[in-house]
Amino acid sequence: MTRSVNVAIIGSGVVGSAFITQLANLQTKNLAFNTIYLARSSKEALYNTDYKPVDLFTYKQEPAKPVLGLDELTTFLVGAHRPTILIDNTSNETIANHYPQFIKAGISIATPNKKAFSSALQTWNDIFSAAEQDGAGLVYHESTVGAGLPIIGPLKDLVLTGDRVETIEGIFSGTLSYIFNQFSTPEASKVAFSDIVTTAKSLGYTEPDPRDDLNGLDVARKVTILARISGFEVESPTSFPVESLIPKELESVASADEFLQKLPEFDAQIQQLKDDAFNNGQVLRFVGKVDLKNNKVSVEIGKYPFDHPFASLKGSDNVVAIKSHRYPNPLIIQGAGAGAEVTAHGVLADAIKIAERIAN
Ligand SMILES: NC(=O)c1ccc[n+]([C@@H]2O[C@H](COP(=O)([O-])OP(=O)(O)OC[C@H]3O[C@@H](n4cnc5c(N)ncnc54)[C@H](OP(=O)(O)O)[C@@H]3O)[C@@H](O)[C@H]2O)c1
Ligand SMILES: *[C@@H]1O[C@H](CO)[C@@H](O)[C@H](O)[C@H]1NC(C)=O
Ligand SMILES: CC(=O)N[C@H]1CO[C@H](CO)[C@@H](O)[C@@H]1O
Repeated sequence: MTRSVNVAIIGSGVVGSAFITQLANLQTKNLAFNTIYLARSSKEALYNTDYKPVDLFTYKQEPAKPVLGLDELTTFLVGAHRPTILIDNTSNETIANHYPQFIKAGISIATPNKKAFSSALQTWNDIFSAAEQDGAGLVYHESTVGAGLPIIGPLKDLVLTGDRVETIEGIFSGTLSYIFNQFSTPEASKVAFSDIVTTAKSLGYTEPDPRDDLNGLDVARKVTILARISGFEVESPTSFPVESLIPKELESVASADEFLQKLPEFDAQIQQLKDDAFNNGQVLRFVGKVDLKNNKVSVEIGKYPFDHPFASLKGSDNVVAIKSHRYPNPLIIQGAGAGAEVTAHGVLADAIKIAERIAN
């Protein structure tokens, strides 16, 4: 017998449109997904007041209506009287702050949006206490750390079954993985930090302003999520030391272009750090760390021996090493940690897990 769920999708950007394509081509035997709402952008949405599903093959061309406000959207979704999954593909904080209301209304959430889980601790607590109530929606957010890599699911399983996590250490930014993998290698190289940042930008690996990667905040958000899952109640992603790779003097220059133009003036310092590490048989990597024994969280440049798994990382891959009571030799998860396809598959896999639990 086929069971079904309703789906509402907010956003059709890079991840959103990859998600829609994957969902449109999904071949599940006993589960049907009816997309009853699709916000194509922050302005326009596709939906029918009689809940007739949106066609995921033609959504780009269909005439749209203005988007529903978040309260109107909740009323619309609840009015269908079916189990519903909301897919939030945006990085919008207002939508994230609305998660507790969606969940209380019985709407489940699958999302790659980090904001809800890595902002104030209060928001995290509001979400997960709402999710514990009778009739509440479920929350899955595997793609908020390491894109589609299985990190959050396995970590939650360890905690749930009574393992004690001791340390989590990893490379959580695809952009900074690429930059350090190119810059600091077990083979001698003279390549300048600023040249690699410029190349990364021209390849589209960075945010439009590379400082949004170099400030470490994205990594801090991911580390906040992993710490909280492990039972360490981090107050916010700015409540612990985060090393910024932006020289102080360049924090406030007006444009990304001016920043890149002046960055070479600051190459010497990080080059020295790299050379010192190299002479000790080490490479530099930009890492996030959670130390549950000493209640410490940090984001910083770390040094790793040439034969350490972090030293042989490829391309823009992410890696995480989880050391626990049961895994004294750390559990290591590694692979592509950015990109539309892998992120969208993480979100779709979450949506399927939710559907398996709530569809009727
Ligand atoms: N593309 C990926 O590989 C990937 C992987 C894992 C998770 N995600 C998450 O999936 C959601 C959608 O991603 P997308 O790649 O499809 O996004 P998108 O809108 O196509 O934009 C690409 C990038 O723009 C950034 N961005 C969007 N709004 C921004 C704002 N108001 N201020 C500053 N930066 C902004 C996002 O950075 P931020 O990532 O810093 O938000 C994202 O990396 C986001 O929540 C994103 O964080 C994306
Ligand atoms: C975020 O979403 C809300 C609700 O849809 C919208 O009103 C707001 O303009 C969005 N903010 C940004 C920065 O896109
Ligand atoms: C973040 C992303 O994938 N991009 C789209 C998500 O949805 C918003 C509107 O809700 C679009 O404006 C983004 O382009």
